[in-house]
Amino acid sequence: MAVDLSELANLIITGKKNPAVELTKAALEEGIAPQTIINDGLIAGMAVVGSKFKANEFYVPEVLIAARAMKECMGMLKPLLAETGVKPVGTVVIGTVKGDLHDIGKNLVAMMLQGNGFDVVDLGVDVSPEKFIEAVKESKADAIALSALLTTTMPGMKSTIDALEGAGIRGTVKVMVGGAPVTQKFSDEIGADGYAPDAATAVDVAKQLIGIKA
Ligand code: B1M
Repeated sequence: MAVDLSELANLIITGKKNPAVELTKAALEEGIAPQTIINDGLIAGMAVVGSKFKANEFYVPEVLIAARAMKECMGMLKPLLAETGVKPVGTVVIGTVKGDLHDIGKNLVAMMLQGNGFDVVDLGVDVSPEKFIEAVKESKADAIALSALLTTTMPGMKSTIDALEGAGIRGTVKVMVGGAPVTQKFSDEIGADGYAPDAATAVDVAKQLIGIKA
């Protein structure tokens, strides 16, 4: 029976991990290209999850469950993509800034970006400007996504931008910021390129910053 990738998208939306993995396997066995499975199954599903999250129809638990299903399927497909030389839509280095250990929101942003075709280098929490710079250079990232949940760690975003400037690579990478206490005004003040109030918007902002149609 032919695999219907809209069914896979629905399994992602509803966070049914094991059936989603089985259907991904079946799609591969049927000879469907990994990129097609990602685009028409995983990304299509995560796009709906993002819209529902923005519209307050989905909350954090639903997004986490969907992202977990997506991640599992992506784990199977990613090595195959590398074999066929398919390029991601862009590379984003993400991390929670120095001194800050909150990572739930940052993980959501990372998973939404991944679910939308980005290669994501997740540096975790308590990330120093130096670590961001090293990762940007190594991965040739298109963008950096900085997360902060504490008012006391928000200045770490500005320090990271200053450090990028100091290292002479500010012009090569877009900087986007987010996290509960972060605002558009703060983003403008520190010279970031973009601000996203939530994980779904972070995908739109990343696409916009690196020139991909949202
Ligand atoms: Co902390 N904590 N915490 N905490 N904690 C807050 C943030 C706080 C508001 C609670 C409060 O007092 N009401 C407060 C900050 C006050 C302030 O600075 N104004 C606070 C404090 C004070 C602290 C400690 C200092 C407490 C203490 O030890 N005395 C301490 C600090 C530790 C440290 O970081 N050095 C601390 C510790 C912790 C825990 C470890 C216990 C735990 C973190 C566990 C973890 O992350 N693994 C924790 C938690 C869970 C919270 C609350 C309750 C929830 C945060 C959360 O995960 N929200 C939080 C109170 C609250 O927010 N209601 C609080 C859910 C998450 C999905 O939302 O992270 O906002 P959020 O992410 C959103 C958006 O902001 C956005 O997208 C996400 C999804 O839509 N986003 C981005 C996030 N990052 C982005 C990056 C982007 C774009 C969008 O890049 C472009």
